[in-house]
Amino acid sequence: MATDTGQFARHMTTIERHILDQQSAFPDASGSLTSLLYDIALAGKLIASKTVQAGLVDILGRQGATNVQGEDVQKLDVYADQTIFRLMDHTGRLAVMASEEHEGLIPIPKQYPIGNYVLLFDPLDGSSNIDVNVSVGTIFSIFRRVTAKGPGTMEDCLQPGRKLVAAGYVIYGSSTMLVYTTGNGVHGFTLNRSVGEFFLSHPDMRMPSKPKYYSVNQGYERYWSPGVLRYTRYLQGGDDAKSVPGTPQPPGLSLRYIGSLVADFHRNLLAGGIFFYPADRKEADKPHGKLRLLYEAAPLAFIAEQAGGYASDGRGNILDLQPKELHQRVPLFIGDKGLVQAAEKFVAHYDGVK
Ligand code: AHM
Ligand code: MG
Repeated sequence: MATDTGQFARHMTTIERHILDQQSAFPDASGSLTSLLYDIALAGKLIASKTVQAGLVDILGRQGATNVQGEDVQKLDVYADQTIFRLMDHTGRLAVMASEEHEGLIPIPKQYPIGNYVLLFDPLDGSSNIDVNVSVGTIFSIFRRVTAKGPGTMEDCLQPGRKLVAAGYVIYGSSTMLVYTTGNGVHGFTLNRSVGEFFLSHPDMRMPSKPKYYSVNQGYERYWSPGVLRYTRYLQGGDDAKSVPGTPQPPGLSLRYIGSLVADFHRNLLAGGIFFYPADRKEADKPHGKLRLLYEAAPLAFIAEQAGGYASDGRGNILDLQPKELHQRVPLFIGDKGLVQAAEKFVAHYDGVK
C-alpha cells in the first residue's frame, strides 16, 4: 500500500516535537524557552478542559459557591489566570510575570529560582462571551529579561513588541488551537482531545493575499474620527479612496465581528481581512482604544507580521511602540498589510499626524 510519508510526518508532529525542532536551529539554546512554550501548551489544555464545561455553570455553581463535589467554583477567567501562574511560578524559567487580570507585576515567589524570561498574558480574552458559548482565548507574550539579575522588574515587562522572542494564543472554539511564533513563521496546532495532545495542523500560516472581511464594533461609529469613518466606508466599497492619495481601489468587504479578539483575529488570519478597534473620541475612558498593548496588541502584531500581515495604531507599527505602563491601551488595526497601510493613510489624511 502506498503511503504519503511526508503528509504522515506532518500530521504526527506534536507541539513538543515541533518546538524542539525549532530549538535545534539554535545549538546554544538552553531549552528554557522550549520548556516555557510547552508549559503554555499544557496550560491551554487545562483551560480548554474547563471551557467546555462553561454551560454547566448553573449545575456546577458560580464563583464563590461550592459545587456538587464540594469544590470551590471559580470563574473561568480566574481559573485561567491561576492555572498559568501555578504552572509557571516554580520552573526557574521566568524572572517575572504580568497578567491582564492583575494591576501590578506578578513576582516569582521567593522560594523558587529566578529565570531569564518574562511572561505577559491575557488569561481569558473575550471572557464576557463565555456565557453565550462564543469562542474565547488566551494570549501570551514572552520577552527576554533586560535587567541582569534578581527578581524581574517593570523594566523587564515594558519592552516594545519588536523585542518579543515568542508570542501566541490558544483559541477555545469548536476545536482548541494553539498558534505561536518565535520569529520563524507562524504555526498552528489543533488539540486532539481524545489523546490530550496538540498536533501540527497549520504549518507556516500566511495571511491570504485577498482579504474577505473587516471586523470592527460598528455600533461605536458615532465615536470615531473622520479618518476612521471614511476608512470604514472605503472598506465597504465606497469611493472615499479617491480623496486619499496612494490608496488602492476600495476592496468591498463583508463585515464579521465576534467581539472576542482572538476569534476575530484567528478568522482573519485564516480567511483574510482586517480587525480594528479605534480610539473613541467621545468616550473619556477610551481615548486610546480599548485593547491593551502588552497583552493583546503587541503579541498579535508579532504573529501578524510573521504571517505576512501588519499591525498599526493608525499612525505607525505597533511593534515599535515603547510601553509606558503595564495596562496601556492602544488603538489597533491588524491583519492584511495593504488594508492596514490604507488605514494609516486615511488617518493621516483626515485626522492629521500627531
Ligand atoms: P477583555 O480583555 O476584557 O475580554 O476585553 C477585550 C475584548 C476583546 O476580546 C474584543 O476584541 C473586545 O474586547 C470587544 O470589545 P467591544 O465589546 O467593545 O466590541
Ligand atoms: Mg483581553
